[in-house]
Amino acid sequence: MRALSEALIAIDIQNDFCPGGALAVTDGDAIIPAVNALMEDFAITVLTQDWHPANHSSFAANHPGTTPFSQMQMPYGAQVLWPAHCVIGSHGAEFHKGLNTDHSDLILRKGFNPAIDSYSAFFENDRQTPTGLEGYLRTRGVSALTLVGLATDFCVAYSALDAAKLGFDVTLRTDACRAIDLDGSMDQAMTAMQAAGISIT
Ligand code: VGL
Ligand code: ZN
Repeated sequence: MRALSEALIAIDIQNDFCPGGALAVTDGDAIIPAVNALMEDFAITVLTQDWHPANHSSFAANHPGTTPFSQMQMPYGAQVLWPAHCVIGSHGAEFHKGLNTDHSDLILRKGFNPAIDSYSAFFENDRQTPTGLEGYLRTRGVSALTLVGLATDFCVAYSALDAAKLGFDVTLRTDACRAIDLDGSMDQAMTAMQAAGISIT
């Protein structure tokens, strides 16, 4: 068992990011056995859940004339418009049934404000509105984080980069992540994570 200074953060392992889901990541469900095994090894584990109201501003359907995977300028910066996904209360928003959620200490929901997306588990996409996760981890004495989940190049990368910026010692387990890879987003995310001193294994 790992030390109490280490936490596992498993990002968005939900039906909509798995094969058959509204924003399916190729082989997204293939990471589940590895994530379940890691959860047994960590004393502190956090799961996140992408959690959007139906009127969320990141959904292309809420901006007539736009198409999914295009970009739109928001008050807080550029935002990719997505197919509607992880709608609060829907089957797509539930954790994949293969994920053993019994081991998690905290389930953190993010993206519930209709006006702003939240890729990162630490800050909304304005990069300054906190989710509270930093305080939770620090008050429990956590200083090192291992990140896994979906999708490597969006929610996992944003979370890893914010964690590194906040001063956590961050490890990304690529065997327990899968990417969307939209217009080179995976290369960009990997380059940024390497530059931030994140240990990628
Ligand atoms: C995610 C796009 C939109 C993710 C969430 O979990 O990576 N990507 N919402
Ligand atoms: Zn989302």
